[in-house]
Amino acid sequence: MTSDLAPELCRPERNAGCSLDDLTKALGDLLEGEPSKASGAAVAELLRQYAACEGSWRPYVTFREDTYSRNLIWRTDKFELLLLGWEAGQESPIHDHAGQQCWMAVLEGELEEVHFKEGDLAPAGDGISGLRQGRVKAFPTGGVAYIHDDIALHLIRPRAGQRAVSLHLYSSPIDSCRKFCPDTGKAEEVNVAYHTVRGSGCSGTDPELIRDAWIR
Ligand code: CSS
Ligand code: FE2
Repeated sequence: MTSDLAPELCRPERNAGCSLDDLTKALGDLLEGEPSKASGAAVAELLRQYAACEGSWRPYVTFREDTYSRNLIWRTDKFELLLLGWEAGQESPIHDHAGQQCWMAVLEGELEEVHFKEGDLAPAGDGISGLRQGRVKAFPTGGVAYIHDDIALHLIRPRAGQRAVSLHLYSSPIDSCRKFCPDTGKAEEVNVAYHTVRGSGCSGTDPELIRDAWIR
């Protein structure tokens, strides 16, 4: 598919020797086969190994005042690799993952994950009706989390007062998901967007154009 997008927003050639590119190649080998050879443990191990390396991700992460940032690293029809930059005090909404698998590796700082279940079992007075809060778990630098809609909804936030950076792998890519009002539990379908693509700003660019430019 051709596109009128600026070249820097389109999928680049893979560059052997760069460890982020090595990671996308290894993930592609696992996730793009028919049928997929991916075992969750193998994917998590790749992410764990990458998180233990030096920070080849640093040129691609951004931080924003208005929200955590979503920075696209690689995308195919089978998976999507994103760097998220979390300023102190930011948090994701409570959300689902559109039926897809989500792995999250912490590259810097510490992230906290709070599970929620849909339902009306909230004890009175906890401020969350329609959603039941589950466990809270901290993931230190190098930790890898996994979530799927069959497990729980969740929210993610950095440790109080600190910045954090995480690497997210979605299989398949997620273009919209449901976010949940913490007070009422009401769900709303929202489109997700990127703030940068391989380090180039793209806020305001139609995500559909970027997706098309990455289809090969
Ligand atoms: N799913 C959220 C991040 S928390 S896993 C997102 O992609 O923006
Ligand atoms: Fe998530």
